[in-house]
Amino acid sequence: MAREVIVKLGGSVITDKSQPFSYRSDVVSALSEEIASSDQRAVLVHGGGSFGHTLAKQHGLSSEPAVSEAGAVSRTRAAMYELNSMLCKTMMDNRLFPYPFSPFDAVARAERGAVASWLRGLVKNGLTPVTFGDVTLAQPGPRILSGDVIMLELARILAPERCVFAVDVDGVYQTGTRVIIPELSPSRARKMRLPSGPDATGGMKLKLEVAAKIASLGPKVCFVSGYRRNEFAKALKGQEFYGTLVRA
Ligand code: IP8
Repeated sequence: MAREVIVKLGGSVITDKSQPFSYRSDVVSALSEEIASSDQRAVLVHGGGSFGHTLAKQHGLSSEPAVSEAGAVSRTRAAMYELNSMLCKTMMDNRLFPYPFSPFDAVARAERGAVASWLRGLVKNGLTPVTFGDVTLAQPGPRILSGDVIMLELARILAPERCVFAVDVDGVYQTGTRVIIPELSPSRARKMRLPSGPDATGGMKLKLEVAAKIASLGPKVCFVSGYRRNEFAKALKGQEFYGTLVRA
Protein backbone atom coordinates (compact mmCIF):
# COMPACT_ATOMS: atom_id res chain seq x y z
CA MET A 1 0.00 0.00 0.00
CA ALA A 2 1.26 3.50 -0.85
CA ARG A 3 2.66 5.41 2.06
CA GLU A 4 1.27 8.73 3.23
CA VAL A 5 2.38 12.21 2.25
CA ILE A 6 2.42 14.70 5.11
CA VAL A 7 1.67 18.25 4.04
CA LYS A 8 2.17 21.43 6.03
CA LEU A 9 0.08 24.36 4.83
CA GLY A 10 2.06 27.32 6.12
CA GLY A 11 0.27 29.96 8.14
CA SER A 12 1.56 32.68 5.79
CA VAL A 13 0.02 30.82 2.87
CA ILE A 14 -3.44 30.18 4.28
CA THR A 15 -3.77 33.60 5.95
CA ASP A 16 -2.63 37.13 5.19
CA LYS A 17 -0.04 37.84 7.88
CA SER A 18 -0.32 41.60 7.35
CA GLN A 19 -3.96 41.58 8.52
CA PRO A 20 -5.00 39.93 11.80
CA PHE A 21 -7.56 37.14 11.30
CA SER A 22 -7.58 37.18 7.50
CA TYR A 23 -8.15 33.77 6.02
CA ARG A 24 -7.27 33.04 2.37
CA SER A 25 -10.06 30.78 1.22
CA ASP A 26 -9.02 31.09 -2.45
CA VAL A 27 -5.55 29.70 -1.71
CA VAL A 28 -6.89 26.89 0.48
CA SER A 29 -9.47 26.04 -2.23
CA ALA A 30 -6.75 25.75 -4.87
CA LEU A 31 -4.49 23.59 -2.67
CA SER A 32 -7.44 21.43 -1.57
CA GLU A 33 -8.39 20.82 -5.21
CA GLU A 34 -4.84 19.70 -5.94
CA ILE A 35 -4.79 17.38 -2.92
CA ALA A 36 -8.20 15.94 -3.85
CA SER A 37 -7.19 15.24 -7.45
CA SER A 38 -3.72 13.90 -6.58
CA ASP A 39 -4.89 10.53 -5.22
CA GLN A 40 -2.22 10.81 -2.51
CA ARG A 41 -2.87 9.60 1.03
CA ALA A 42 -2.50 13.03 2.58
CA VAL A 43 -2.21 13.94 6.24
CA LEU A 44 -2.35 17.70 6.80
CA VAL A 45 -0.86 20.11 9.31
CA HIS A 46 -1.47 23.86 9.21
CA GLY A 47 0.22 26.81 10.82
CA GLY A 48 -1.16 29.68 12.87
CA GLY A 49 -0.70 32.62 10.50
CA SER A 50 -2.59 35.77 11.39
CA PHE A 51 -4.83 33.78 13.76
CA GLY A 52 -2.63 31.84 16.23
CA HIS A 53 0.43 34.07 15.97
CA THR A 54 -1.55 37.29 16.45
CA LEU A 55 -2.91 35.99 19.77
CA ALA A 56 0.35 34.31 20.80
CA LYS A 57 2.20 37.59 20.30
CA GLN A 58 -0.44 39.60 22.13
CA HIS A 59 -0.14 37.29 25.12
CA GLY A 60 3.63 36.74 25.04
CA LEU A 61 3.37 33.01 24.27
CA SER A 62 6.29 31.43 22.41
CA SER A 63 8.00 28.07 21.96
CA GLU A 64 9.76 28.72 25.28
CA PRO A 65 7.54 27.59 28.21
CA ALA A 66 6.61 30.55 30.41
CA VAL A 67 4.12 31.32 33.17
CA SER A 68 1.00 32.77 31.48
CA GLU A 69 -2.62 33.41 32.24
CA ALA A 70 -5.14 30.69 31.44
CA GLY A 71 -6.97 33.23 29.24
CA ALA A 72 -3.91 33.50 26.98
CA VAL A 73 -4.00 29.76 26.35
CA SER A 74 -7.76 29.68 25.75
CA ARG A 75 -7.79 32.66 23.40
CA THR A 76 -4.82 31.48 21.34
CA ARG A 77 -6.23 27.97 21.07
CA ALA A 78 -9.65 29.36 20.16
CA ALA A 79 -8.04 31.29 17.27
CA MET A 80 -6.42 28.06 16.03
CA TYR A 81 -9.73 26.19 16.23
CA GLU A 82 -11.43 29.03 14.35
CA LEU A 83 -8.82 28.91 11.57
CA ASN A 84 -8.99 25.11 11.51
CA SER A 85 -12.74 25.18 11.17
CA MET A 86 -12.57 27.63 8.23
CA LEU A 87 -9.93 25.49 6.55
CA CYS A 88 -11.96 22.28 7.04
CA LYS A 89 -15.04 23.98 5.56
CA THR A 90 -13.03 25.00 2.46
CA MET A 91 -11.64 21.47 2.16
CA MET A 92 -15.17 20.03 2.25
CA ASP A 93 -16.19 22.47 -0.49
CA ASN A 94 -13.40 20.96 -2.59
CA ARG A 95 -14.03 17.20 -2.41
CA LEU A 96 -11.92 16.50 0.70
CA PHE A 97 -13.24 15.01 3.93
CA PRO A 98 -11.19 16.48 6.77
CA TYR A 99 -10.87 14.85 10.17
CA PRO A 100 -9.56 17.62 12.45
CA PHE A 101 -7.76 16.79 15.67
CA SER A 102 -5.63 18.63 18.21
CA PRO A 103 -2.04 17.37 18.07
CA PHE A 104 -1.54 17.77 21.77
CA ASP A 105 -4.57 15.66 22.62
CA ALA A 106 -4.00 13.02 19.98
CA VAL A 107 -0.32 12.80 19.12
CA ALA A 108 1.89 14.21 21.82
CA ARG A 109 0.61 11.95 24.57
CA ALA A 110 -0.07 8.61 22.89
CA GLU A 111 2.11 5.71 21.88
CA ARG A 112 3.43 6.11 18.28
CA GLY A 113 2.22 2.76 16.92
CA ALA A 114 -1.30 3.42 18.15
CA VAL A 115 -1.36 6.89 16.56
CA ALA A 116 -0.06 5.44 13.27
CA SER A 117 -2.84 2.82 13.09
CA TRP A 118 -5.44 5.40 14.02
CA LEU A 119 -4.26 7.85 11.31
CA ARG A 120 -4.02 5.09 8.68
CA GLY A 121 -7.53 3.95 9.60
CA LEU A 122 -8.84 7.47 8.99
CA VAL A 123 -7.08 7.70 5.62
CA LYS A 124 -8.36 4.24 4.63
CA ASN A 125 -11.88 5.48 5.30
CA GLY A 126 -11.47 8.33 2.84
CA LEU A 127 -10.76 10.97 5.49
CA THR A 128 -7.95 13.51 5.54
CA PRO A 129 -6.55 13.93 9.06
CA VAL A 130 -5.90 17.62 9.74
CA THR A 131 -4.02 18.99 12.68
CA PHE A 132 -2.38 22.32 13.54
CA GLY A 133 0.11 24.24 15.65
CA ASP A 134 -1.17 24.25 19.20
CA VAL A 135 -0.63 25.51 22.74
CA THR A 136 0.69 22.82 25.05
CA LEU A 137 1.42 22.56 28.74
CA ALA A 138 5.04 22.44 29.85
CA GLN A 139 7.15 23.61 32.81
CA PRO A 140 6.93 26.31 34.13
CA GLY A 141 3.91 27.11 31.92
CA PRO A 142 2.32 26.81 28.47
CA ARG A 143 4.24 27.01 25.22
CA ILE A 144 3.47 27.05 21.50
CA LEU A 145 3.92 23.76 19.71
CA SER A 146 4.71 24.71 16.10
CA GLY A 147 3.14 22.83 13.20
CA ASP A 148 6.73 22.31 12.00
CA VAL A 149 7.57 20.28 15.11
CA ILE A 150 4.34 18.32 14.59
CA MET A 151 5.55 17.52 11.04
CA LEU A 152 8.63 15.88 12.55
CA GLU A 153 6.59 13.92 15.07
CA LEU A 154 4.17 12.75 12.35
CA ALA A 155 7.12 11.75 10.14
CA ARG A 156 8.45 9.62 13.01
CA ILE A 157 5.00 8.11 13.49
CA LEU A 158 4.09 7.41 9.86
CA ALA A 159 7.44 7.07 8.02
CA PRO A 160 5.77 8.81 5.05
CA GLU A 161 6.79 8.75 1.41
CA ARG A 162 7.58 12.46 1.62
CA CYS A 163 6.75 15.67 3.48
CA VAL A 164 5.69 18.82 1.65
CA PHE A 165 5.94 22.28 3.16
CA ALA A 166 3.77 24.78 1.25
CA VAL A 167 5.42 28.10 2.09
CA ASP A 168 5.06 31.75 1.06
CA VAL A 169 8.35 31.79 -0.89
CA ASP A 170 9.54 29.65 -3.80
CA GLY A 171 11.81 27.47 -1.67
CA VAL A 172 15.09 27.97 0.18
CA TYR A 173 17.17 30.83 -1.20
CA GLN A 174 20.95 31.01 -1.33
CA THR A 175 21.95 33.32 1.55
CA GLY A 176 21.34 36.96 0.69
CA THR A 177 19.93 36.26 -2.80
CA ARG A 178 16.63 35.32 -4.47
CA VAL A 179 18.26 32.28 -6.08
CA ILE A 180 16.53 29.02 -5.20
CA ILE A 181 18.62 26.08 -4.02
CA PRO A 182 17.09 23.09 -5.86
CA GLU A 183 18.48 20.43 -3.52
CA LEU A 184 19.97 20.33 -0.02
CA SER A 185 21.46 17.53 2.02
CA PRO A 186 20.38 17.35 5.69
CA SER A 187 23.83 18.55 6.81
CA ARG A 188 23.75 21.55 4.46
CA ALA A 189 20.16 22.33 5.51
CA ARG A 190 21.32 22.34 9.14
CA LYS A 191 24.15 24.75 8.37
CA MET A 192 22.05 27.34 6.49
CA ARG A 193 22.15 30.73 8.22
CA LEU A 194 18.58 32.00 8.36
CA PRO A 195 16.72 34.45 10.56
CA SER A 196 14.08 32.89 12.83
CA GLY A 197 11.48 35.45 11.62
CA PRO A 198 8.77 37.42 13.41
CA ASP A 199 6.56 34.49 14.52
CA ALA A 200 6.09 33.06 18.00
CA THR A 201 7.82 29.93 16.66
CA GLY A 202 10.89 29.54 14.42
CA GLY A 203 10.23 30.62 10.78
CA MET A 204 12.34 29.12 7.98
CA LYS A 205 15.18 28.36 10.42
CA LEU A 206 13.01 25.89 12.36
CA LYS A 207 11.57 24.45 9.13
CA LEU A 208 15.05 23.62 7.86
CA GLU A 209 16.10 22.07 11.17
CA VAL A 210 12.95 19.93 11.03
CA ALA A 211 13.51 19.10 7.33
CA ALA A 212 17.08 17.97 8.06
CA LYS A 213 15.82 15.64 10.81
CA ILE A 214 13.01 14.23 8.64
CA ALA A 215 15.31 13.67 5.64
CA SER A 216 17.83 11.90 7.89
CA LEU A 217 15.04 9.47 8.84
CA GLY A 218 14.40 8.66 5.14
CA PRO A 219 11.48 10.70 3.74
CA LYS A 220 12.26 13.46 1.26
CA VAL A 221 11.17 16.97 2.18
CA CYS A 222 9.87 19.48 -0.37
CA PHE A 223 9.68 23.25 0.08
CA VAL A 224 7.34 24.66 -2.53
CA SER A 225 5.32 27.83 -2.94
CA GLY A 226 1.74 27.46 -1.71
CA TYR A 227 0.79 30.10 -4.30
CA ARG A 228 1.94 27.97 -7.24
CA ARG A 229 -0.66 25.24 -7.31
CA ASN A 230 0.93 23.37 -10.21
CA GLU A 231 4.30 23.19 -8.50
CA PHE A 232 2.57 22.20 -5.25
CA ALA A 233 0.75 19.39 -7.12
CA LYS A 234 4.02 18.12 -8.58
CA ALA A 235 5.73 18.10 -5.17
CA LEU A 236 2.73 16.31 -3.69
CA LYS A 237 2.92 13.57 -6.33
CA GLY A 238 6.69 13.14 -6.04
CA GLN A 239 7.40 14.76 -9.42
CA GLU A 240 10.10 17.30 -10.19
CA PHE A 241 8.98 20.72 -8.99
CA TYR A 242 10.22 24.30 -8.73
CA GLY A 243 11.43 24.70 -5.16
CA THR A 244 13.86 23.00 -2.78
CA LEU A 245 14.16 19.29 -2.10
CA VAL A 246 15.92 18.16 1.08
CA ARG A 247 17.07 14.57 0.91
CA ALA A 248 19.74 12.39 2.47
O1 IP8 B 1 2.57 28.51 12.58
C1 IP8 B 1 1.82 28.04 15.53
O2 IP8 B 1 2.05 27.06 14.55
P1 IP8 B 1 3.08 27.36 13.36
C2 IP8 B 1 0.55 27.77 16.32
O3 IP8 B 1 3.13 26.10 12.58
C3 IP8 B 1 0.16 28.85 17.24
O4 IP8 B 1 4.43 27.65 13.99
C4 IP8 B 1 -0.76 28.46 18.31
C5 IP8 B 1 0.55 30.09 17.15
